[in-house]
Amino acid sequence: MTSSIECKNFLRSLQLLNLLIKIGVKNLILCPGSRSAPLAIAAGELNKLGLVNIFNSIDERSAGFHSLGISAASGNLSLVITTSGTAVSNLLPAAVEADRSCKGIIFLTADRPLRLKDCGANQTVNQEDFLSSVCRRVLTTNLNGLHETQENEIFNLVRITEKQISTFPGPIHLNIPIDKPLDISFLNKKNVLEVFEKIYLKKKYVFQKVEIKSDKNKFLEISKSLDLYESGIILVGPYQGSVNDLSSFNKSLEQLQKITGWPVFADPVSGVYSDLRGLVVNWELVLRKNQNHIKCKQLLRLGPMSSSIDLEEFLTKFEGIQILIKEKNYRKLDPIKKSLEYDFGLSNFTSIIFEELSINEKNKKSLTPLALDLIKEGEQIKEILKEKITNDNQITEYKLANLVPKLWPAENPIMLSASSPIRDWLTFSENGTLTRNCFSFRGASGIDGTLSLALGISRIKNPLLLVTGDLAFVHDINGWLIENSVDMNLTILLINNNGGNIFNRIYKKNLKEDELKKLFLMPKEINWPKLSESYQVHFKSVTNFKKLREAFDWSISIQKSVIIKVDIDPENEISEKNALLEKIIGS
Ligand SMILES: Cc1ncc(C[n+]2csc(CCOP(=O)(O)OP(=O)(O)O)c2C)c(N)n1
Repeated sequence: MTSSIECKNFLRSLQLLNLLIKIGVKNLILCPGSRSAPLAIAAGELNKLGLVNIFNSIDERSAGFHSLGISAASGNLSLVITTSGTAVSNLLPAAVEADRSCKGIIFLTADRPLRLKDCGANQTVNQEDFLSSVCRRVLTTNLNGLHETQENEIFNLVRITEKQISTFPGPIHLNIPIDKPLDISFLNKKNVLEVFEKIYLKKKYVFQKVEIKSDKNKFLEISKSLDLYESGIILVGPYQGSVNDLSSFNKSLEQLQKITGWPVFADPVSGVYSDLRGLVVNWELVLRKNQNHIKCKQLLRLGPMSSSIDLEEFLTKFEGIQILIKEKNYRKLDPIKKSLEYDFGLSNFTSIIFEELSINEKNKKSLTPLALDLIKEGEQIKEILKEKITNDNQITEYKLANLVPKLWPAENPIMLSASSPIRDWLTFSENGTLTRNCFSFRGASGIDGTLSLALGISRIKNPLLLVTGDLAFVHDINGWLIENSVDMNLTILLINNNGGNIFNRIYKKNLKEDELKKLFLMPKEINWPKLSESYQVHFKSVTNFKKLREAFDWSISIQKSVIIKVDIDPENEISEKNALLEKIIGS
């Protein structure tokens, strides 16, 4: 009864999705198409059974980023289903970011069967190659069609996927050739569902737990150069692990700080908890001011390097030992090329320290003299910033970086887009992001998925504040085409500086204004209220910080997507900021 191609396509789709749900998929983004029909119909049935959430997106590029946002915020695998052809190529930008930021995401793409490949058949391309340069795995079901794929082959694909995700998370591409008929009659669907529910739904599948073996020899080699009784600094870059491991990461960091007394420089998206002892506020400015006077023997670097020229300079000139610890990321992560890299994560590193170096984890060491000096320097800069940046000031970008973390409730999450926001926040946010989850997609630093990513995060963690430049926002305006995105509890702080202001900072000196605009800034004449209206999104424009605070209260209260626009005068921004920095560095 279930042996026809029609029924087999549907049954195998149910089995595949069911197994993916069993390994952790909770949310699925469905893109439109016919070749993927059996997968879509199966997803619909599993959704009715309450096993998975489905959101649709007509734009595959947005779907990829949306799914990535969900993965990052939930720590769970997420899934995108697309049809064949260019639909698959639109997944590449999100796959690139998922690869670099080590987030688990599965792309299920429907394809034509082998007999229709390479012969000019409609919408038939070499899509199995499209994502191969960035996906951890590219797998396929039977090339003749899903109906010819056996149950154990499906289990095997999912087992490989699970193993990959638990060892080195990232994007996985499952390409699924499907033969016609793609639709299924009501009666056949009912029959197949009965079989599926009776035999497969409750079936126990055992996925072997993968144990990641750390390399003790590597640890011993690295730890030879480490002297925990001497002075050092802990630098925490953007966090790349799973949000689900964040508390154990912080616990280990706390233990390390406790037994060393070292100061800590934390990136705005480091995931470090704000109550950690030893945190240095304004550390980038402290570095800028004291670059050549900070002396210690060793640096413990966690994760990738923060995007800071001052930090890069400091690390390049640093003459002592640098140890770099990575979270489930096995590639090289040190552009300075001066560190010893340890692949097995901070929790593992810390527990081996206690085992191997006979250090008593209960011994608390006072803050080192270097830590006390750096903390004091940071506090002095804080005083200057407090004096200069007040709620009465005209809005500028660096002031936003300083005041927004104080105006947006301390426990509410924030996402920072690539370009100026993340850089300004690194310099001026005074660890204000550390009281909450803060996201930024620094893996490939694209501006192409900003809105879709934020919408994905806000499905899981909200009310979310997205801080974005005008180009990054409008680049991904198709995010609004994702199902019920307008109803997400997302506040967008739109920093309108008329184009890519970051280039103003770099190329203004040597180009005429019109050249600068045409070649770099690329300002857009957008009617923002009308744009918001056409997507039925609430909109407000504010001109001072008092109004901004009120606008935040308003947007949190309505619990829907809201755009709050602030206009920035780039000229004023540069001159004010330079004057402030001169005061800080010269003080
Ligand atoms: C997909 C992609 N294309 C181009 C770039 C290069 N880029 C970096 S920043 C930037 C400008 C962003 O402008 P906006 O979002 O308005 O932020 P602002 O620079 O004004 O802070 C561009 C185009 C990129 N990072 N990603």
